[in-house]
Amino acid sequence: MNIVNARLRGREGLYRIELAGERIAAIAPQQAPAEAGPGDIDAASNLVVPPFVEPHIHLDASLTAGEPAWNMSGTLFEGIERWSERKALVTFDDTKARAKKTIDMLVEHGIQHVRTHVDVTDPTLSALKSMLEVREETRHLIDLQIVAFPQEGIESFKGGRELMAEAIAMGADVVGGIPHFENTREQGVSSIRFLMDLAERSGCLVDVHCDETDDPQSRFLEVLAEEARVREMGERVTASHTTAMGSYDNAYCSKLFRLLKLSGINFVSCPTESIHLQGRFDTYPKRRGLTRVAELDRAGLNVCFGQDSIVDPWYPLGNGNILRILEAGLHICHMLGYQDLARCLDLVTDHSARTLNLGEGYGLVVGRPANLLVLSAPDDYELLRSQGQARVSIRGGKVLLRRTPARVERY
Ligand code: 17E
Ligand code: FE2
Repeated sequence: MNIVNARLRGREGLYRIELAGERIAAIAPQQAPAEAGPGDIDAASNLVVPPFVEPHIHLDASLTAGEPAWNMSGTLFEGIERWSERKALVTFDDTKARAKKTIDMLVEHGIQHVRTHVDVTDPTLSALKSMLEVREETRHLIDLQIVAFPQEGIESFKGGRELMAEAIAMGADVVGGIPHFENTREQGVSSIRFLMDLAERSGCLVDVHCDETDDPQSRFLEVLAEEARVREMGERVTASHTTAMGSYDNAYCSKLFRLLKLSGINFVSCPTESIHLQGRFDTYPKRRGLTRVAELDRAGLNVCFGQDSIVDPWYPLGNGNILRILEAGLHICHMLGYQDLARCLDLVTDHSARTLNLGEGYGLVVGRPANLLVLSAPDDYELLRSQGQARVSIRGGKVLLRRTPARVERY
């Protein structure tokens, strides 16, 4: 199969992309617009990009909002409490059905790589067992990374350390953490040492829910970054949320950023989630409750956007569309300048792929997997402005979906 009349990000002109089996076989400039041959796809001068990436979601909790009760305060902490009630009702089958339904939503929006945090603070580990099967059963749709995520703490939850180790032994890909939720600062610090040891021993990646609070005293990011720096693991480590950084003063941040750069760790911001959950203890002025996305990006650090939730105790909306998150995030983070608009898809493609350590499994490069999207606009800026979409999603050289644009009749 070939894709003709494709635009590529950061390059002039039109391109022809040849797929052979499950790989990209050639990418060649066209001298002029071309006719699509039988079985070919005409990109019609629109962008062709590698698939969108969802770097941070909780598939085990998705589609549970209101069960058994709604989060009325809109805080992270009530979310954790409501989830704890729902968690008591979790079954293997229930998790699988909701996760698969949510994965379908992601796939419909062009996502083919997903990192999901699975709550392992449950002695039965039912959700994890279920998600390990989902990872295999959905390989034709997505590549799924599973984070062993200790929602109620590694040190503060009974048997937390053992559950984390067991989850990794069972086949989770990534070691998680939640230091700001541990009962004491010391426990937060020791939880990070524990999880970094576990990752180093097992060879797993790391993705920590880190400082997801407006409390400027929550400073576990420096501990995580330093552990990553000393162990030379930065590229394999991600700090998710880091919303407290939005409340750190500039004097502390100027010191912190030096360490962050030395560590080389990755960052995920979930802008719709954080604008909803944070700022809840403020009246006015009211904080946005997001990490310093633009500043991290300007400093050359790797930062990307994730959805976090779809209809769960923390966030009642969501439909799988990562471009909605991108649009919200760029607004909230003061990133609607031309330079940011012109390359905004980095935040949901290449930067996220780097966070997930996808390496040569990702990208429009000859020899790599034939996974790609044909979008509805010719460049990043116009895709965002027009609230564009993935028109075609191809995985392993086969068409996964085609979307027909809505037709408007005017009289
Ligand atoms: N759990 C958590 O600690 N934080 C979140 N944002 C979600 C789950 C969705
Ligand atoms: Fe999260």
